Amino acid sequence: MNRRDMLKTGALVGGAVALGAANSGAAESQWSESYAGVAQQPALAPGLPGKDYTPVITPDISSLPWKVVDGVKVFHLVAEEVWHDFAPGFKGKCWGYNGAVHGPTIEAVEGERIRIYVTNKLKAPTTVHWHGVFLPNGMDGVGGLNQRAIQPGETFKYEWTVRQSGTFMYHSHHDEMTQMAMGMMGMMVFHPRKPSPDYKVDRDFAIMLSEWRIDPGTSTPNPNEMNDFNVLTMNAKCYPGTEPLVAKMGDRVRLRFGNLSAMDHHSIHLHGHYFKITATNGGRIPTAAQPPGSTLFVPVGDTQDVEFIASEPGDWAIHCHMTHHVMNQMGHDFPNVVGVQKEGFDQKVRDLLPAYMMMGEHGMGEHGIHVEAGHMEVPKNSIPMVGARGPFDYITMGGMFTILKVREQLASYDDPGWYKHPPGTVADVASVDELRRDLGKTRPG
Ligand SMILES: [Cu+2]
Repeated sequence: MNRRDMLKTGALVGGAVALGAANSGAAESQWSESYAGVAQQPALAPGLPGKDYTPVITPDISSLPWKVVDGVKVFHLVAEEVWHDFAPGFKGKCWGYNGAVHGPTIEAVEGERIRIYVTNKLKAPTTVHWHGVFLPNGMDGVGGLNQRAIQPGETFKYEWTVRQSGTFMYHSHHDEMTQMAMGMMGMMVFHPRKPSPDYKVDRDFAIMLSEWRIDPGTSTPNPNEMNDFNVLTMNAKCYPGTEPLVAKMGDRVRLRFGNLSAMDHHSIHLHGHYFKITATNGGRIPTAAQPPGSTLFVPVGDTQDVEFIASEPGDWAIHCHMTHHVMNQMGHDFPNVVGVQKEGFDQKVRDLLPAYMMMGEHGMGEHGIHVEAGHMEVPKNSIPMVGARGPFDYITMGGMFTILKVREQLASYDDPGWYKHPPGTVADVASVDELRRDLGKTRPG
């Protein structure tokens, strides 16, 4: 079924009404509630999943567990060194939280009181800043300014009443350049206490965008890098390590992106669909002002939410459109050899420089294929610069790339495998008859 058929059957129309027109004044009233000093009011009862909110999905990362103690929702973050899998065959010696990189997503509900213990198991002091969050100044986590740093072995306590809803982040705010480059960040989602009708979605995904410098053959991220990042990640995974996003036809889908890359903004493009930009780190955008798009600009230090109806079946790419951000461990200091024959040259250089990987005569797409075929080796603890084997051919993208899988029928939201295309809907080699009929050619090519 294509988009036009769906319009005819009303499947998309129903969804579009929910997405576009159903917004009452509820979102606006949340704004005034948020700004009207809820801090002065007594906290509300802790919100419960399934009753007060639908939990978000953070692909490749989980949500932080909590328990309620005397009406307060209590969380515990543990800052520690973590061996992290960026993709099969490629590990990093990173810093994260609770055994994960990035840290687990913290979910809470507007109006409730939360208490977050932070235990520092690193060898370095640290703090945690709650990014975009309204809270008492002494809970803001800027080392030296709002608190003293948490020393190794200490546990600090942060506590406040949640006064807003939306997509937020947390990250170290002590020696930021080092600690964020090592992975110390996570997503935070505060659900509205009284959601507007258009807030509810079927699939609610949170994705942190970040970047790293890990030279081929090494495993510790290099915090000194300022320009040439070579590992670009969604939830700390680079393709083909990223878990796909799965949706059923007609599902309302929200994607919440946060960007805590050191130096780069990202331009996230969704194939096959358009979305509406529904929120920034400053809260929900009133419905009438939500711009449509298919590419989302996510600046460093911001969050952006988009929402759309999964209306087109298939396997659709979602990726940063900056072409160097969909490469893995690429070095940028080798010569341009597109169109140059260079037989034997690679091996000669690699005898001297074992970590050397060179661009191919026909570009970079050859790289993954040569590695796959065993014609070429990548250095220890590294992966091909591009992609993985797809259903038709080699996918020549890596890094900040994942796949939205939309299906008409789904038994569960587990990865359904590759899309089975209806006959006649895949681009393929043109027949001689077609060439003759349409292009007046008697031979292919
Ligand atoms: Cu990018």
